[in-house]
Amino acid sequence: MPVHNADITAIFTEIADLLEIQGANPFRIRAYRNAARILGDLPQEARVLVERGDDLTRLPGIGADLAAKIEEIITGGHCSLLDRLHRELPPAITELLKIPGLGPKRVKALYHDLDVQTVEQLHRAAQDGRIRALHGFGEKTEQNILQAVEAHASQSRRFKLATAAQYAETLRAFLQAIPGVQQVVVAGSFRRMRETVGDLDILVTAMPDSPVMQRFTAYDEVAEIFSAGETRASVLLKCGMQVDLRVVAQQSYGAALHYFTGSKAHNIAIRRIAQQLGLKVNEYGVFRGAQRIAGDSEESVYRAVGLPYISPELREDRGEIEAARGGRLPELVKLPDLKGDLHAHTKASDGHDSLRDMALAARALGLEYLAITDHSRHLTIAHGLDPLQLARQCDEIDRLNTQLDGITLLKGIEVDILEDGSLDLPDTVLARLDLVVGAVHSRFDLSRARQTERILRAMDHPHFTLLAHPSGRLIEKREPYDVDMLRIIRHAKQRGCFLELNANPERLDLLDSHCQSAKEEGVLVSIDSDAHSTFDFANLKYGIGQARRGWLEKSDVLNTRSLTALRKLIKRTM
Ligand code: DGT
Ligand code: CA
Ligand code: CA
Repeated sequence: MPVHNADITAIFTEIADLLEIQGANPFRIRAYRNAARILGDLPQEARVLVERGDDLTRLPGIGADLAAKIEEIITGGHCSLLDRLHRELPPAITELLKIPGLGPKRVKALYHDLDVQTVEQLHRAAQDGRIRALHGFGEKTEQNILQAVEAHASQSRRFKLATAAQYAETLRAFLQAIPGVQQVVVAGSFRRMRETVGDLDILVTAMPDSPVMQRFTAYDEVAEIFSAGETRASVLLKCGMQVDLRVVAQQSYGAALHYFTGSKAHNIAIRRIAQQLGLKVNEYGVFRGAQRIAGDSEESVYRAVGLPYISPELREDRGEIEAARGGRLPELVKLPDLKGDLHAHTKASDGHDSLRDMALAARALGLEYLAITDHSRHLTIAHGLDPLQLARQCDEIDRLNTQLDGITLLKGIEVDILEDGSLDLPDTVLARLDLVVGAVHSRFDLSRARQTERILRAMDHPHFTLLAHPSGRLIEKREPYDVDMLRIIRHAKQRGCFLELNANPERLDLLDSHCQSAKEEGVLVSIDSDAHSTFDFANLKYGIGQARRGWLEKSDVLNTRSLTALRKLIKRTM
């Protein structure tokens, strides 16, 4: 069974949680949390590194002990420390951690002081009013716990796109290798590049005698089979993700792909158009009466209803059908259109690699330029740079630029936008840089008016170039802060600055609807990796997916420009 980074992250997180519940040494707990985060951020599979014989201790924060555990998990599929912790603690205690609002600290108190070991016992303790008496809880917390426990039962889980991709890619390769299998496509929200996916919908075309169904349900990672027939099956993977598989004949490929890509709202709108034309569309084809007139390709389905091909990322019934009818579909930006990246870190702040290694990795991807934007001093947890350290980095960039061919490093900073809208470094320091990326990293709780004002004031600054991760949200973890994004976009237009679309799969920020607003207001968007290691450039593809969902074309994106054109655009004269 192939082990994915997400599996290792889950194991290390659970170890850290269980150690904390046991009251272990905080440093030990933190080491596992750090390792979980590092594995989670690694776009390359640790399994591949191990198979290649790479030294895992080269990864930051991974010492010999953690490296050995990673190898143990990859080769054996489990971790003996976690097995031991499971034996030492009540088996259902991890379930308690899944209740929103309950971290390891609270679970520890509930377990040690009230002997709460299961969700059921937690529910009863809350109903009986026994929780409020615990140190640090109170009546309000008890009420919240009660509500959360009740909501927990009815909740379904979604996966971040990049996490889903790890499972989807392995499963796709497994299916592709089965005899008689022709095409394998992951459809549904995954193909539409949604930020999160609820389940995987996989479409397979195969020869009639192919054993694809038997093999699929016998796949190592299957935990439970919900249903399995001749042409469709539905299973639950061990990671908790559901997979729906459909096998169709080659001639229905296009119609089935269209149907299972969705969205449901888009499909319904297409069927309505078909009806007006006296046609019927389903997953087998497009029909006039009993006669099948299209369906072997998606293009043929659209053609039959009088429309040009519509890209999956647009299929949300958010105006794409009207645009298609009017010949106004955007020509969406593509990964090879990117000529540079304007947001990346090195080990000078919280990145893992050197300037030179980052430059070489960007060049290997075919990029023409890379802006180095380490954190500024206010962000102490990320070892932000002070003016002297930044000056030294600038000197080093100048030196490297004379040495390296085929890539130009730009001098930048990811400067904190302080609470009053001022920037975290003095003007004289910022003046030497090619660009200034401004970011909010604190006080997410300001009122809408004050948060908006804070960002507008930052943009007024003569050296401000680009607003990093404009909404501040972390997918499924932190809501966007409350701002008037349209005002920010209009102000950017007025001041000649730009918005970032941060491609980190945890962020995907600018949001798709705000991409559309930026485009309408004529503000260019920069699709940036926010790379913290050479591996992270691989995340640019998720940024492209999000940009496409936001209807962006090559001309709407700042870093599709050549270096010469870019330099003119980012030069602030005010
Ligand atoms: P998800 O899984 O929640 O992230 O979102 P989807 O879009 O993948 O939704 P899912 O898995 O329920 O269904 C996959 C596709 O199948 C969906 O995008 C469109 C198609 N589909 C599902 N149910 C219906 C339906 O009732 N009518 C139509 N026209 N299409 C449907
Ligand atoms: Ca789905
Ligand atoms: Ca589904």
